[in-house]
Amino acid sequence: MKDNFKLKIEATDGNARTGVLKTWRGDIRTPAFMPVGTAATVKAMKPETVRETGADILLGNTYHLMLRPTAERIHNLGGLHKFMNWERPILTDSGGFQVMSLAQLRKITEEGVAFQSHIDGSKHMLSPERSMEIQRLLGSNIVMAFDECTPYPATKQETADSMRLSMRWARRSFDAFHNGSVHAAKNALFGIVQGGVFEDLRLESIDALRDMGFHGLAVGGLAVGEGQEVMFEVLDYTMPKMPTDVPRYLMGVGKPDDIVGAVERGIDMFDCVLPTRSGRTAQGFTRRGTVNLKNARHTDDPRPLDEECGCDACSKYSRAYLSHLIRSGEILGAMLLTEHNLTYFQDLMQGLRDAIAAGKLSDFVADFHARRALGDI
Ligand code: PRF
Ligand code: ZN
Repeated sequence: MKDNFKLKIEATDGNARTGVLKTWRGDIRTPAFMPVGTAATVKAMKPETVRETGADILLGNTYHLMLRPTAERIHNLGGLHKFMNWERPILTDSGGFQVMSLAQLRKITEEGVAFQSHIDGSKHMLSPERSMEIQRLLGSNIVMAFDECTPYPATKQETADSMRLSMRWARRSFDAFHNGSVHAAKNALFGIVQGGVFEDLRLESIDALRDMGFHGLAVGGLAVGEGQEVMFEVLDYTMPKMPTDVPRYLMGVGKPDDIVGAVERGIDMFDCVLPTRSGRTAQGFTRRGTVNLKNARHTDDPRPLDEECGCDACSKYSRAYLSHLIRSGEILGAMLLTEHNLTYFQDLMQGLRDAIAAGKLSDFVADFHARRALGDI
């Protein structure tokens, strides 16, 4: 396993790091942004186009895939990579977060979560053991421990109880993952730090996980409504206590400025639906901030969405055309805007990696904020 999964840090700048996460499915350049491919597709994108935007790894979801088309069916068809025609690394979330936000009639016990499908109301159970089994059937390269994302706000007692349940589930996830299978020998398992906005609980969670032998650690339970200032505060006291020799993943984050601030604090991996979801709701990310293409000012604008972007949407089409497609409800509008937004996020990650490698992260961050402050013109 050691040779199948290794983080090689190539440079550091302050608390930020850049390098390569080596996996048997290919290299992941860090800091990395993982596009979300919930239902075995990055919505509105062919996998080869996702790769062209610069993605080294995708995220898939246990919860959605277990319900439809089912993990067993994907396994029988040769695994998730083959099923969706993406040969590079895939990280799968464990379902703990999605079951709480999407499923109906949920019941949490020590054993796991019993719930009804949001698709057809059918009854299911997710536990650490079942989540590990599903992620193995999918052929996931980075398996996430089964956890509970503590809601926000929550009292300290609620947060402590929830975090300690997640830590017991992390132990069970670890034992179930390491069941002697070929899959476990080649792929990685990440633990998830919980503890809400309470410093002592975050540190207790890291202590519970750090010597268990996870191949990476995620910070969970953030970007759930606490706001950027509080999220950065939590990272400020959490990150210095995290192991440095493994990848550190901030789950479900985020907006470009969240990513920049989290990279400065030492995060190596991100995932978020923002570039893909916004691509379907007419929001475009540019170096001068976000643009709503439904706005009337774009209808006669011959310029590209972002002058500095090399993606197809920007090099071949005008704002006027994108605006027309979106106003007409044309599928190509969502496709082009998604491609642009993913390119923007991957370019941002490349900029961060280059800046860290050159020891110029603070200049990069200052420039990033200065350009956004100019606004779209
Ligand atoms: N746990 C898991 N997945 C997640 C989260 C979490 O806490 C979050 C929190 N932002 C996003 N996705 N398993
Ligand atoms: Zn573009």
